[in-house]
Amino acid sequence: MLIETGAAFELVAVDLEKREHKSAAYLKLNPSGLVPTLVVDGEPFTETAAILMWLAEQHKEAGFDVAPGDRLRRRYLQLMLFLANTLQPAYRLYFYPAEAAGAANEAAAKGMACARVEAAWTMIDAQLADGRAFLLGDKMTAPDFLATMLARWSRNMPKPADRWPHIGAYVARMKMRDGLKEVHRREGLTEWISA
Ligand SMILES: N[C@@H](CCC(=O)N[C@@H](CS)C(=O)NCC(=O)O)C(=O)O
Repeated sequence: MLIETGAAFELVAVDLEKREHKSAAYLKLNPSGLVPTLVVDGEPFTETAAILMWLAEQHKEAGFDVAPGDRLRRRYLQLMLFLANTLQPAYRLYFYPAEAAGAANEAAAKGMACARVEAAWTMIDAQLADGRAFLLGDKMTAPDFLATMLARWSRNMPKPADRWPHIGAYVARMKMRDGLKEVHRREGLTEWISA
């Protein structure tokens, strides 16, 4: 979103393997110890969905916002909350099953999480079934950024999101965008984008 809106920003890499997100300095910015954090005018701002909606609002000219009064507003809010509240936490459970279920129940929790992730993608695939280019129609909006990130997260799961027919076409379209290519380049990510 930052790249696509042309906003001026500085990227500071946080190395999760080195657990930099749990360092005292990072925890001061984001007490949850999670990425991302956007520092705006010296103040930390967290929660991916909130950051996306705020950036879309700040850069209306980019066209990613769906403002109050717009006929798509309800769908926009519904979708953002569905992605952030239902799909994203199911991934958390999949990647960190012991966190919620304890080490002894890891396998069962992971299986449940996988089913939840897949059920969510089935719902999203149905929304795309009418041939729309983006989640809310012909225009790319904030939820498309979140959905694309979450689709990428499934790349090594038993059924990656792009195996659903309509999501497959959607993801292929998103992968052609310069912004997505650029974020991979800047963050040194090679997996998924070229697949
Ligand atoms: N609710 C947060 C969740 C962020 C989140 O789950 N971040 C992951 C991205 S990999 C993370 O920081 N994981 C590292 C960890 O949990 O140690 C948001 O939407 O920003």
